[in-house]
Amino acid sequence: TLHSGRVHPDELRTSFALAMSHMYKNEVPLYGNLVHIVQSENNEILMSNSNTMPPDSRERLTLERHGAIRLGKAEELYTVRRIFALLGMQPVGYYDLSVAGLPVHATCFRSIDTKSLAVNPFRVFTTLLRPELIRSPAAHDLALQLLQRRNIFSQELLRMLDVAEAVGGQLRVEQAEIFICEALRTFSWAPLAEASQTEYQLLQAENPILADIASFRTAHINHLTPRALDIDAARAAMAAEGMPVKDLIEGPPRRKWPILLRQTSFLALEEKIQFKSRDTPPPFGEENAKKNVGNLVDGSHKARFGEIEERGAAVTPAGRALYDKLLESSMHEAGCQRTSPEAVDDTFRAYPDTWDELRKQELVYVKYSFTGKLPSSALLASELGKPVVSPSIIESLIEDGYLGTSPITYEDFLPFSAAGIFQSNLSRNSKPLQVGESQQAARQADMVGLEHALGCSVIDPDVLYARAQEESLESSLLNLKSL
Ligand code: OOG
Ligand code: NI
Repeated sequence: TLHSGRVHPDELRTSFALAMSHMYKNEVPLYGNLVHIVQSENNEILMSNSNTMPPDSRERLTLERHGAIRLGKAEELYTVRRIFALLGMQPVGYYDLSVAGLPVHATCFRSIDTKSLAVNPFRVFTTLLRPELIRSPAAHDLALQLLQRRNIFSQELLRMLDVAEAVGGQLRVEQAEIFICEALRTFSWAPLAEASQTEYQLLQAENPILADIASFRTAHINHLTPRALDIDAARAAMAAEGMPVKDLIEGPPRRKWPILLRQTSFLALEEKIQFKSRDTPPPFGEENAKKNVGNLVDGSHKARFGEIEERGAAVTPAGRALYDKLLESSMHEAGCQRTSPEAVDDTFRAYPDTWDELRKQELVYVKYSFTGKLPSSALLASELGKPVVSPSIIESLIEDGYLGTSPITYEDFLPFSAAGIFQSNLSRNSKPLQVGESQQAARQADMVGLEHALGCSVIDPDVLYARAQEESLESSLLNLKSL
């Protein structure tokens, strides 16, 4: 990769994710404990069935799968998009978090091609504040004032972006090091609020997310998320170690054929911070007024946590519609905003759980492979000779053992789960998610606004999965025909 002296985006992404992991473990030591727990749980699973994974993916197993950041203004998202582009990550999907009563929307920055995803699937759930959804005019104005004053990017970082873009997006090794170091500053934590305590409280009363987004000088990482091979076991291990774990696992219930994404976390920590002391009027005189500016007030902030995830198959729009329908009905069943695991299990019995059913009902995207079985010359001459191979022929090629099929991993997020992750990490007084709100809030989505801030459109994840499926089919058929 260092061939031309330039660092490939996939490699830069891996370095970045490692550096971020290192930084976050320093900032939030409990996150380091989480990684250890998940690592040893994963190792145990690997030892008990040693065939489940090729050795090279074992090494990558414990690398972070995602992180999350929360941005305050459009220009910040614009520059963050440029940063992630150098890491080979594009904005994929639109997430409307107003369904959870949060004044934010989001996208996921990630690799979009199969090869890059295989090298390193690290992605960043990136939230942007929507000031128009802030109800209190005072909180609205204050948030905008605080955000307007801040600049979360160093001059050196902006310079590196220009340099890289001028040469088509790849930095030289020594530039890459500077770039990562400067980019990390943007996402680092400083326990010093830009807001005063009163200002912070005003924002928090509107929504704790707002206080987290607007009170600080950086866009600190909110959490990182390693992969758990068995998320139920990992969660149990976390609890056994005395971690304050979230009460449930978001997403679909445990299945023989996992779909989409399951995730859970340890709860956000109460961290000591200091506030600026603008509020307190100086006792007397100009001199004291100046001194007072330097005074800091002790306080605390609760936002950062550690999460774990387990990914299953990417589902087609039909598969997603069924997932959404069952999720919604399990919520109704439970008669309240949050659903008991039992209610979810019950409702989800209606979701097919054999590979054959999932595939034949076209609920999941399929990765095709050539099994190596040699086709007869008759087959080659007749069906495979045609320019378009029909679905029924493909089916028979599968049944006769020429084509293999397997799931395509889901690389994205789930808005309801994300909302659940947000909610469990907000303070007591935050408004819980109500079922009926989802419909009402659907009208509040503003994808155009997000794209405007990004300076480009978001990529439809379904297009990517369909393309991966199509490409795997084409190359398998090509293999088959060229024998
Ligand atoms: C992002 C929550 C979304 C996930 O895993 O669904 C997320 C946040 O709390 O800022 O990371
Ligand atoms: Ni997350």
